[in-house]
Amino acid sequence: MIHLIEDFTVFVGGDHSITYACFKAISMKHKNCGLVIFDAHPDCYKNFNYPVHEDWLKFLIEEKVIRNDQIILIGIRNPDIKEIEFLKDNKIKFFTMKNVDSNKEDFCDLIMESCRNFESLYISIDIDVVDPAFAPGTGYLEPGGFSSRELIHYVQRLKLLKNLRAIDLVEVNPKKDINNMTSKLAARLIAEFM
Ligand SMILES: [Mn+2]
Repeated sequence: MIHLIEDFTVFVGGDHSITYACFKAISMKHKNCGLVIFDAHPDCYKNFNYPVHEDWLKFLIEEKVIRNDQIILIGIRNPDIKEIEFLKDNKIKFFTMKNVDSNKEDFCDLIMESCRNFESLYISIDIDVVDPAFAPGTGYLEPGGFSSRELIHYVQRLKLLKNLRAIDLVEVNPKKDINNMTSKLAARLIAEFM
């Protein structure tokens, strides 16, 4: 069955820097927009004067496009120490893979509950949140991520949220892929939201 959601936008990357502009656009249209990010990295490592895939989130925060309490990071497993300090100093909610593992049963419920507090919701999926065994076609391979089945489960739950207004899926690199397995998973994840 095809479930068409009114006023729902899908952005496909490209690298993660696209979320900077895409979230900005969605949050201008929809008030109090939460941002749930599935990513192995916090993307708060500021190196440049313009947003790139390593620091776009820091830019959104520093430019006050988003409040700290509107952000939920899931799947972190190779952060820079400075990034963790930044997240802690700014009281940004983040969950490492270890955190996810420690309360697997309730974790998805916890995220769903937090998401309901936002008037609208944007979900950003960096494919590197998935274990490289399932998604090798990306820039930074970080072992110990979600299985494809686990991430599909999250998507199937999160898409039920009535306030969901946009998603993006980023960082798929077909040149590094093996038998299109990463592209196929990315297509599957997007299709699950429809
Ligand atoms: Mn990222």
